This record gives sequence, C-alpha cells and structure tokens, in this order.
Amino acid sequence: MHKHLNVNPEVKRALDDRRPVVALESTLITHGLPYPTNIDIALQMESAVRESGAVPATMAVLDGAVTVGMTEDQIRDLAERPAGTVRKCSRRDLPIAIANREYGATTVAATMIVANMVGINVFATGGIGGVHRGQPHDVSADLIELGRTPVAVVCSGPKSILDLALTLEVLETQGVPVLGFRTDVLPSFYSSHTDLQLDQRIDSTVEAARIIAAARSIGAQHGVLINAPVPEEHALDIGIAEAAIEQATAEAEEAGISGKDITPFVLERVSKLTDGKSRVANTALLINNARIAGKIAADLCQL
Ligand code: PSU
Ligand code: MN
Repeated sequence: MHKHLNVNPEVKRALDDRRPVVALESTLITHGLPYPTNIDIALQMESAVRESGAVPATMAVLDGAVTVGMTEDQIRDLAERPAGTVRKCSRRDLPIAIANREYGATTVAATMIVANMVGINVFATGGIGGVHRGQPHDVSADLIELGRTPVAVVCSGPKSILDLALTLEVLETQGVPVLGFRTDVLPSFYSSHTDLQLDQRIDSTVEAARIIAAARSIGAQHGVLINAPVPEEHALDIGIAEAAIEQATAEAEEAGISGKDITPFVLERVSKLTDGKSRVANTALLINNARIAGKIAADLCQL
C-alpha cells in the first residue's frame, strides 16, 4: 500500500508527534456541493479544524495516489475537474481508482479506511450514507465501515433522503455507539430534531473523547458515530425540509436523472425551494462539525 500513499508533511509531523489530526472527506466537494462554493466550504472546514487546535487532513485519490491532507491547490484542482472524471470512491472503489491511476473522491467509508491506515482517529463530515427509503437492501457501505473500522465520525445525522429509523437499526446491528452531541434525538441534517431516541447524549467533546478512548481500551474494531445537530439559528423546520426533498426527488425522477447526478440535482432544487436556507444550513453544519471534531481530537490527545 505504501507506494500509493502520499501523506502531507504537516499531517505526518502531527501524527508522528501525537498531535490532533481530523480527517475530512472529498465526496462532499465533488458530488455533494455545487461549484465554486464547494471549494470555499472545504477550506472553511479546514480552518475550523485548525481553530480547534487540530490539523486537517482532507482525503482523495489523486492520479492513483491515496492523498492524506490535500493542499489548497489540490482541493481546487479536484473541484474543477469536469463532472464524470472523478470517481466517487467507497470501499469497493478504492482499489480500482488506485490501480487505474484515477482521480477519486472519498466517501465516509473510504475516508475512514484511509484515516485508519495512517492513524487518524477522528473525522468530520455533513451526512453519512444509510438505508434508502422503500429499498431496505440499499444500505450504504458507510454503515458497514462504521462497524469494522475504529474511527469516530462527527456528522449531523444520515443524509436527509434516507430511512432514518432503519439506518439506526443497521448501526445497532453493526455495533456502533450512536451518540447525540447536546441532543437526545437523532438530528436529520437540515433539521435539528427527529423523534428517534439515541443511545447516549453527551454534552461535551471530552465525553466523546472518553467513549472513543474506552472503545480502544477494549480493542473495539468499530467506529463511534457522533451526531451534532445543525446550529439552531440555521436549522430548517423538518416539515419544510421534508416537503422540499420530496418534491426535488420526484422532479429528479421525472427528469430521468440518475446515479451520481441525483445528489447535486436534489440539493440544488432543495436550495431553490427553501430560498437558499438549505444551503446556509448545510454550510453551517459542516463547519460546526469540523470544529467539534477538532476539539474531540484535541481532547483525545490529552487523555
Ligand atoms: N451527504 C450529503 N451529500 C453527499 C454525501 C453525504 O448530503 O454527497 C456523500 C458522503 O460522502 C457519503 C456518501 O459517504 O454520500 C454516501 O454514499 P452512498 O449512499 O452511495 O454510500
Ligand atoms: Mn447506495
């Protein structure tokens, strides 16, 4: 694996010195957010990690090299590549992208794999994959990865277009502690509340760090999922968010949009339907999660 691995020198120094590092994914840059705001948000997430006292490590496959800690130029270059030239890489896709010397964006699953390879324990993103509504066998590899790779993931719940109750069931089966950061219930991306109760509420980043450390102390091979709601002032009413998502999803189906084009299409339509409020919420939660993850990583280093 080593000859395909390219670790940014700043990230390598931090890891060698046992200083806090936070992994960030790149699928949200290439497939989740519109250009050019995707670049701004990726860089703002990195700044938020730094403000919390940790070093950011955004992951991607660049010309076949698994890259840990992209430079600003590499982030810009990846975001500017024409649609369809960057492979969305989950676990199964990584070997293909590496062997074929492709450009690949890492999902939550692939980012966890790469983080674990280099010894990064904490990772921040927006929404994880999950179980699809009406298609209980379409289970994101993110959930399986959380069951087999010891990396803590800070998110704002599963992507809003999923079946949240079934997603929690799969996480239970996979043995993943599902924590609420200052919440008793699962947040649902744009909205801060659902009626789904979580295993455990935590009110500080130190509590999260203690649970992650305890999992390691018993040799746990699974991850930990930390759900931080979108900051209240930017949260969308769940009814409004749901209605917009349903309409956008129906429009995508009518227009015959499929595969990787669905997410950008739906996000763009949801943004229009909510007067841009969904985009503001998306940005706010990503930066908030990056900040929380940075603090958890710093607390972990102190334990
Ligand atoms: N949430 C979003 N947009 C996204 C994703 C999540 O709002 O683009 C990405 C993440 O990278 C996540 C992936 O890991 O989608 C899950 O994809 P799938 O369901 O194909 O496993
Ligand atoms: Mn799927």
